[in-house]
Amino acid sequence: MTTRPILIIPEPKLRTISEPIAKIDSEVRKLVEDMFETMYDAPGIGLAAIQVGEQRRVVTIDVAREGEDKKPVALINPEIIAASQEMSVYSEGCLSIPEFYEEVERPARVTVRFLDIEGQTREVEAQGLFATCVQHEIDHLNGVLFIDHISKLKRDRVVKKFAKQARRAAPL
Ligand code: GNR
Ligand code: NI
Repeated sequence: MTTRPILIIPEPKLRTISEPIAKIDSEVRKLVEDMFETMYDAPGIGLAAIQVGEQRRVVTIDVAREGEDKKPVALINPEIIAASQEMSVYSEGCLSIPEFYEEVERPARVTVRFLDIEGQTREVEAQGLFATCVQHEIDHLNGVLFIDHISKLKRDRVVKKFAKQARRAAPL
């Protein structure tokens, strides 16, 4: 297994729409493996393929707490097919926006349809941190970041900070 570098804003790829997976072949299975490795190494509770530069609708999640057994879930072509009216607020972070956290309001429960690694269609009802995480990851597949759900003032401030960091790292 191999970790892959995680893209950081303002990388333009993070704003693109990822392509559905037509066939789960060895390349897709290797991508999923590398994504789990990268996610656990970071560490993070979720990862979208675009965060490692692959424009494909693939997500890995593990919301097990420290000390608990691992609960790895890979979702291919995930779709939200229902969402609760009840909302919940979580302090979110993103591996592509390191060390920035802000509260985001999202539906408290969602029903997600996806293909598992075997290519079987599955549906799960997500709640709690898993519901928040799966919505955060599906946003990534559509070029949406959690900072798009916070105030413009806070978003502009964090975008500016990372733009400046990128300029310092690679001037012109
Ligand atoms: O590791 C992560 N933690 C997290 C916390 C609250 C809400 C969402 C997340 S996902 C994030 C990893 C990441 O950037 N996934 O795209
Ligand atoms: Ni993220």
